[in-house]
Amino acid sequence: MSIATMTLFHSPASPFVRKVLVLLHETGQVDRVELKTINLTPVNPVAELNADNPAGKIPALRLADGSVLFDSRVIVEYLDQQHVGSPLIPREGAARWRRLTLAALADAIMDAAVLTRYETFLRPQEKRWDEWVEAQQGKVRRGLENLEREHIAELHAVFDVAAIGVACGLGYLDLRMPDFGWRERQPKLAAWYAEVSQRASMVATDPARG
Ligand code: 99T
Repeated sequence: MSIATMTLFHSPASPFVRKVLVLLHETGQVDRVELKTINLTPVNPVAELNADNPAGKIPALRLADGSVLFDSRVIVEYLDQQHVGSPLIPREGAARWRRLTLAALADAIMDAAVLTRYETFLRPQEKRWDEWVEAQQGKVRRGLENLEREHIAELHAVFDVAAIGVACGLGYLDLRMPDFGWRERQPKLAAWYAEVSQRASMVATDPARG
């Protein structure tokens, strides 16, 4: 019998959804959530989702009382307060702001990669704006350079909200921008990613598995 009391609006390709799923796996809560798969793009919205999240974005999490949480940052923080193990977001002190800022960098990489995807895949060919795509990819490139230069030791230290975000962002680059070539430019990040990709939580949520 299912013990799910929450519903996660979900798509296997979304790195933001994957962050939530990885956290659920890492904290032993995966059975508490039922997945509702949503196929959407900005120009192909889903009415049921819009009713719950006016931004029309996933992830959104419907709780047992019917209320809905979004976006991924809020959902991850909520779920991290629902288990008894070590928190994956430090509750206070300098570590909290440091790890949340690193997680925000991961989100920024994902945002720019998703916007690149929409511009290059969704927008009609004749309306595409190469300079804008290049600018979004510049954000991804600078983010990865910064991770390689300054944050490798922090990533190795603990698989928490920050590391989960970076791992899901890199997974998304491999899915949607396979020719981006980040591994040659960021070999330390690539080695770290190869290691964390073997975690059960990452394997179970790998979008390449469908
Ligand atoms: O923008 C839209 O209307 C629909 N897009 C989304 O719902 C994307 C799916 S990734 N989600 C977000 O952008 C969420 C961002 C938010 N700040 C959060 O939750 O953290 C789909 C990528 C793909 O299909 O390639």
